Amino acid sequence: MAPCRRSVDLYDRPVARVFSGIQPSGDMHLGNYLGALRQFAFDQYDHDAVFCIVDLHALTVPQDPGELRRRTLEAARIHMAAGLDPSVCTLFVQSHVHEHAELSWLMECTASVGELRRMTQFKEKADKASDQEFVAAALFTYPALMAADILLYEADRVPVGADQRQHLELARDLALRFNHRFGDTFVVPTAAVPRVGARIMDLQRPTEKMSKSVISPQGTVGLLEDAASIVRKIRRAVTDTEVEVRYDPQAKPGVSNLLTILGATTGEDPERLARRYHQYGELKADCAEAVVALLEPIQARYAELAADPAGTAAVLAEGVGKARAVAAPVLDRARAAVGLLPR
Ligand code: ATP
Ligand code: LTN
Repeated sequence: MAPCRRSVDLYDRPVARVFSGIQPSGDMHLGNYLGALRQFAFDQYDHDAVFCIVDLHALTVPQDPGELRRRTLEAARIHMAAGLDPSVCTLFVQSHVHEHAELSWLMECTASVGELRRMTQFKEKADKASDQEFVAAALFTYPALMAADILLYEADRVPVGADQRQHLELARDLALRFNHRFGDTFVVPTAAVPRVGARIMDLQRPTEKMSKSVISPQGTVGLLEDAASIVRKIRRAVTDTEVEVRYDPQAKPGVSNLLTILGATTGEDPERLARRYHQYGELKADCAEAVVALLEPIQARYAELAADPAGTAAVLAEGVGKARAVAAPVLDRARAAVGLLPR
């Protein structure tokens, strides 16, 4: 089977590929932007860049069908509003490329129950569910689908927030195990986690990460939220009863989170930033101002894109074709390697 073709640079060197995915499981928030999306926009210019709205992953927890459709389109527009240029990168919806579900099965056959059981995201979500609550089997096998997403595109680099590090390690282990058993088939990927902003915490419960699917309206800053509401939430963010501004995520999670948000937004080091502040109020005011300024252009671009639904549909339709051109030969190679007959 011929290896997949990659773009080459002016010197005929192959260009590294970047791949990442975001679930349309709720309203996109500041953590998604600072931890993941912002890196996507940087990476697209010097990589073969492929980004995916992972709707199949969102189905691991109950979704209203109409809402899922709306959010999938919204997520695509947010990717573009955050700077992704579909003429430079590939943007598509996971379920449009059936190769993901197929390779996911081969990954489920490569992963062990023990290693899936050790995934903290599964443990946390399953533990949180009450005895009567439905926990889908797919919540357990979810990292196998994620590994399939990555391996199908022969990604070298996978930009993600800190919460996905463990899943990335598993994807690496599965690639290595498969290659060892069946011969070189997959590229072994590496996680790219930002130094500042990889784990933005909930403003009301600063020991928990800001999350789409956890209901915490006062603790979450939506990417499309209006300025007044963002300012109000940051002003009311939970801190502590001391007065000292210090970066210490263990002892002072609320204040440290505000320093992280301000640092990630302005490109400064949170510890160094702390020395500049003597009152929580000042820190909150500057943090709110910086976040509003960061989101303003994204929101303006989003409004333009939302006014042209056919434009979004066209981008996603083009994305499927570009994605399948890479994914289909890789899946064929994996199928052949394990001994499935050609079709
Ligand atoms: P859910 O609550 O449904 O799991 P989520 O908010 O965790 O959703 P995902 O779609 O799972 O969002 O993640 C998309 C990307 O955003 C991933 O790379 C993830 O690591 C990153 N991310 C998610 N939450 C945060 C956060 N609080 N801080 C930094 N990065 C984050
Ligand atoms: N599991 C990830 C979303 C995700 C992803 C991927 C990220 C699915 N497939 C492939 C990077 C690469 C999450 O919950 N944030």
